[in-house]
Amino acid sequence: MGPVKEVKRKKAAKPAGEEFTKDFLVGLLRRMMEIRGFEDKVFELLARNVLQGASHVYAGQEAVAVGACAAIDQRDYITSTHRGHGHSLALGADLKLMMAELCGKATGYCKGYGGSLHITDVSLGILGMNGIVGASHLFAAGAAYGIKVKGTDQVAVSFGGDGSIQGNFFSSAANAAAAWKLPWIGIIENNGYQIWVRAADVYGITDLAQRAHGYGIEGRVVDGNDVLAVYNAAKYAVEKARAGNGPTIIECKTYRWYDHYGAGGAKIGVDGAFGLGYRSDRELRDWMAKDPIPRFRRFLVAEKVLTEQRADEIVAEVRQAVEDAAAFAKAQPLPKPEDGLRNVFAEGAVPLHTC
Ligand SMILES: Cc1ncc(C[n+]2csc(CCOP(=O)(O)OP(=O)(O)O)c2C)c(N)n1
Repeated sequence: MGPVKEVKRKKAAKPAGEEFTKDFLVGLLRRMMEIRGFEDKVFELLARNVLQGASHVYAGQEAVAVGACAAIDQRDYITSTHRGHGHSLALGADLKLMMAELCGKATGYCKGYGGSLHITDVSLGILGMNGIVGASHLFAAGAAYGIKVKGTDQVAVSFGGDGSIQGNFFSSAANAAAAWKLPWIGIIENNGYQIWVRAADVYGITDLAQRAHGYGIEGRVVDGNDVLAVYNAAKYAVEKARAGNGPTIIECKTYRWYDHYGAGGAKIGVDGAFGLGYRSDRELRDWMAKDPIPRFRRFLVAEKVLTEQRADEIVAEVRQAVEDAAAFAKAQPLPKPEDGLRNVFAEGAVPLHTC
């Protein structure tokens, strides 16, 4: 891992001391807006059948990715899930390369071979989205083990849904991280559903972070629609891990606005997917009223960090950047059939990287 990590991450400035700087706070808002704008576009392209394959839209959960990723540094790692566009963008992934990959274009992040579920940019510390539920936790615990062996003060953060803690991947990750005091932070994004199954119907506990205790890990619960609450919890866990004090599991309570994947129940230009058989419109409306983006915008305006006019300008800038990314992706070439097996298998000698 070490040798390939040439950092080019575009990040919001870090807060100085105890104070949050204006740039840091506005950076959080911009990042959330960027993710929402990107996901709105993805939804539109799905609904128009321009995008092929599955895309699991992240809208509604932006505060989790942005808050957690703002707490880590350029030297750290994240692993992500099938619903991972937001995690990659929160860490500074390129909108154009993301959109090109989703459109299956040869210049996308995975040269068009991976699509939505496999965005990876190791130079940013993104060790990959993946479609195997729960595996993100194990990958990050593996990276954390590598960090421990190297003896650096990096951390590895995994994102996973409420469904991601059901199986052996999470269990193995948590058990090893606790036993070996690994610098691992497991983020559980509890958006209430695993496809169409309500978390409340398949768990005997309300706070999934309670599971942490059985492994000997500290578990915390935060409002996942409050970007600063997520940031503060993640920052605490990061500092603890860097100091050699082991893992933390953070459950972020949030909600996904669209169907599990695709555009079911939603209309272009209307936020959220209504009329789905497994959840009520009322429930969706209640959560949309807690939208993390206007909520944080209102807070920044009230605190005089930002004017309404500047906030509107950021909305327009982000919208333009997303439109540019979509136009870029549209203009890019498809991979050539004769290149089908290139970039799939390692060619020549495989370099051995020491941990
Ligand atoms: C190991 C494994 N089992 C089952 C699936 C099928 N599957 C895909 S997404 C999903 C639900 C995931 O729910 P959750 O982890 O809560 O994430 P969310 O989709 O809510 O973000 C399942 C069961 C899978 N991809 N991998």
